[in-house]
Amino acid sequence: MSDDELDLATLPDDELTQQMHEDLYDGMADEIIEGTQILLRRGWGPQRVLNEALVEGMRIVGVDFRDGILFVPEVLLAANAMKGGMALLRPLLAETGVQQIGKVVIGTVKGDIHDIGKNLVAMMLEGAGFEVVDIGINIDVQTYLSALEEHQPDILGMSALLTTTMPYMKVVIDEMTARGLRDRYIVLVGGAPLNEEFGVAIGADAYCRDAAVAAETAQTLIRARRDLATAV
Ligand code: B1M
Repeated sequence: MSDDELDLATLPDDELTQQMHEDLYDGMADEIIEGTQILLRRGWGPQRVLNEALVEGMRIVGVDFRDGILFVPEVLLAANAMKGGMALLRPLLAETGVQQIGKVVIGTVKGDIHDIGKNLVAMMLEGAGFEVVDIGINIDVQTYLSALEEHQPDILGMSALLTTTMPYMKVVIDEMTARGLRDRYIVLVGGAPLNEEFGVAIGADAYCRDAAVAAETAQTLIRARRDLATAV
């Protein structure tokens, strides 16, 4: 280490998370991985590291991206750094030892390549006991339908981060309805520009504000569906 390099391990928790926000902003993946490891070693739970160090850092990036201070290449580096930290947290979030309670197919809709939120949702669902088949980004209706047929999940999850791509969720739901498939699946939708009203308007079963809500909602709706099935 050179003299002017910062030793992250010497920083107290609050300064370390602050530094991680700055490192995320600067797209420094190695530092984000190191910071994540340090916080975990200090006994922070994976959920806390995720929320306070990574998601909060990305929120700050989002504000400056919106305001034209950061541009796509910088944001891509930040996203890459965030993924480095998430890769460490993924097995920890998933290792809750809960029984598998259902299967989810999840993907980001056509025209949209944002995947950090979707990946987080996938991790939280795994942690809540779901088998998750992540079919990726820029997913068209045919690919969603093929994945449903191939994997036979209980739940379809769709993500959209752009106001221009969120209407595509309705295209997928309408096509499921047209093919008589809609009632076979619970459809959950999420992404920053969506809201409850939009979820209702497009015919989803629920809009999920964040990854934790997605995991809770998936559990609640799958239990309700199974209770209904055993009652009839
Ligand atoms: Co984009 N981008 N971006 N971008 N980008 C936004 C979304 C934007 C809000 C930035 C801004 O202006 N402030 C803006 C959208 C404006 C709008 O439509 N209202 C925007 C834009 C305009 C664009 C481009 C058009 C920019 C350009 O090219 N000029 C372009 C579009 C590319 C495309 O998709 N076709 C673009 C590109 C990019 C990058 C490639 C550089 C990069 C993506 C990298 C990647 O994902 N691999 C990027 C990023 C990183 C962002 C911001 C900064 C961060 C998104 C993120 O990862 N957030 C974002 C600003 C922002 O959102 N504040 C922005 C962190 C993540 C944890 O949160 O994704 O909201 P989020 O997910 C949450 C919830 O929404 C929910 O749970 C998640 C976890 O709690 N959730 C679900 C999400 N999906 C769910 C699915 C579910 C349930 C819950 O299913 C059941």
